[in-house]
Amino acid sequence: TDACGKELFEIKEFQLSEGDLSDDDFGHGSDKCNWKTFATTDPRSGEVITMVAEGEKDDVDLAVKAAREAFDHGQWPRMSGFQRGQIMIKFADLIDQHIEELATLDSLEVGKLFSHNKLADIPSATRMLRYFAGAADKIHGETLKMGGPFHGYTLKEPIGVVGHIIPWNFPTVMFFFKVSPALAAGCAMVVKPAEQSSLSALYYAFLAKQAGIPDGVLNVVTGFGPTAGAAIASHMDINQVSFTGSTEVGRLIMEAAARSNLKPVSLELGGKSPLIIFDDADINMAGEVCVAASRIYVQEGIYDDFMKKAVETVGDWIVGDPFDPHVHQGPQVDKEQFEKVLRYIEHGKREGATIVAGGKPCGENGYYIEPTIFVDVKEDMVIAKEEIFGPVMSLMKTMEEAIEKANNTRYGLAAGVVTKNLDIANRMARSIHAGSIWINCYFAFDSDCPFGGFKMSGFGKDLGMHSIEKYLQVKSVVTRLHDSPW
Ligand code: TXE
Repeated sequence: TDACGKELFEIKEFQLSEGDLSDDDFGHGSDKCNWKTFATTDPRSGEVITMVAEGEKDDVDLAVKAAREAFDHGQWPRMSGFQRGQIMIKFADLIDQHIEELATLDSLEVGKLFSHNKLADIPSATRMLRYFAGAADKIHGETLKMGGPFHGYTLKEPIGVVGHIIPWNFPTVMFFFKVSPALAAGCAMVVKPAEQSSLSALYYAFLAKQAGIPDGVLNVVTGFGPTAGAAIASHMDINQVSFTGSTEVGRLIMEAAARSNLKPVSLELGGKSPLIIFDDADINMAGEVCVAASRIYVQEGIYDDFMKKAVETVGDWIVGDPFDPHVHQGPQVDKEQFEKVLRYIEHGKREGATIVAGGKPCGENGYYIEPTIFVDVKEDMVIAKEEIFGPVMSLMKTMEEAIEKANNTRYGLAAGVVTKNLDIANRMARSIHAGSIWINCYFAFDSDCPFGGFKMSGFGKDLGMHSIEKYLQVKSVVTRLHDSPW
C-alpha cells in the first residue's frame, strides 16, 4: 500500500524449498537456532520486516576460514578464466530469473523505487557480472626485455581472500561493484552488507551457490560495522579490503588495515559533488539533470529561470511508496538517516539560507522527506560543505569563479557541467578535481566506466578494467639464459 493506505501491489511470498540449502551453508551448523539476530525495518512504516543473523568476529573468522580453504586449495582460482566467466554468466542469468524478488527486497528494506531496482539497478548489476565474466580470460602479464642474460615475464595472480564492506544506498549495485571483478580475478571473498540492507545480499549468495560458484568463494556475513565490519578490516588472513561508505569509517578501515597485516585497501567515500550550469544550457535539460546533485552552481544569466524550473520540477515530484510506479522518491532508509537529513535542513535555515521548495517531513508514517531546494547558500555554510545524503540541494549563483568553487571541497567524487560550449565543457573536465565528470548528464555509468573519487572521497576504482587490478598482484619471474649460439 502507499503512504495513504491505498493498495498498489501484491508482494508474492517466496520461500526456500527444502533442499535448497543444507546445514553446511550456515556457518553455525546445528547451533543456528541460537543465533544472535537484529531487526531490519521497513522505512515506509518503521515496522520490523524480519530478523537477520547478527554476525560478529567469530562469524567473520568462520567465513574467512571457508574463503581461505576455497582460495588456497579449491578450484576457483585454479580453473581457467573462461570457466569462471561461464559460471558468472550463469549467476547473472539466475538473477534475471529472480528479478522481481530481488527488486522487492531492496524496496522493502531501503525504500528504493521498485521500478528503478527492476529497470536500472539490477540490470546494471547483471551487466557488470557479464562484463567481468568476459574479462576473466583476458588477465595476463607481460614479457620483459631485461638486460644481461635474463628472460623475464610477469604473472597477474589473484590477491587472495578479499573483504568487501558496502553501504545501503545501492545495496545491489555496490555488491556487484565489488564482487564481479573479484570473482573474475579468481579471489575468494567475504562480503558484509550494510545492516540496513542485508536481504538482497543473502539472496545473491544463495543464487551464487545455485550458479555453481564453489563453496567458500562468496561468503556473506550480515551484521554491524564496529563488530563484523571491523573484524574484516583487521583480519590477518584477508589480503585486501574494498570499502564504500562514509569518510569517517574509511579512515578507520585504513587504520585497521595498517595495524593488522598491512593489507591494501580501496576506499570509495563521501562526496559533495558540484553541478555547474552555464548560461547557454538548455534549461529543460538542466532541470532534469539537477535532481541528483547536491551543490548546484548556476551562472547568473540563467539563475532565475533555472530556479523556477527546478522548483517546478520538484513540485511535480511524487513522494511515496517505492512500490507505486508513479512515485519519484521513496522514504529515507531509516530513522537515523531521516533525522540526520532534517537536522541539516534546520541547520541551513538557521544559517540564513532560504527554502524555495520542500523542507519538511511528509506522510503520517515512515521516513519521507519533501525534496528540498535551498537558495541564498554561502560557500562556508554547513549545508554547502557536508554530505547530506538526502533529497536536499543548494542553488548558488556563479560568475567566473566556477572552477574554484567546484574545487572548494575536501571531497572529489564527481562533478557535472551543463553547457553547449565544447571548449568550456572540456576545460572544466580538465580542471575539476573529481573522479567522474559528467557533461550534459549526471550519474551516468556503465560497467566499463571507472568510478571512484579523488581527495577525501577515497582512492581505487570500481568498474572498468582498472578495478580488476586491485584484486590482482603482479609477480615477476626471471630466468637466467645459458649461453646460446644466438
Ligand atoms: O555509512 P558507514 P552509513 C556517507 C553519507 C552517509 C554517511 C553515513 O554521508 O550519510 O556516509 O552512512 C560499515 N568498521 N556515505 O552509516 O557508517 C557499515 O556497517 C568497519 C557515502 O551507511 O560508513 C556499512 O556496511 N565497517 C557513501 C558500511 O561500513 C564499518 C555511501 C558503510 O557504513 C564500521 C554510504 C567500522 N568501524 C554512505 N562502521 C557513498 N559515497 O556512496 C560502519 N561500517
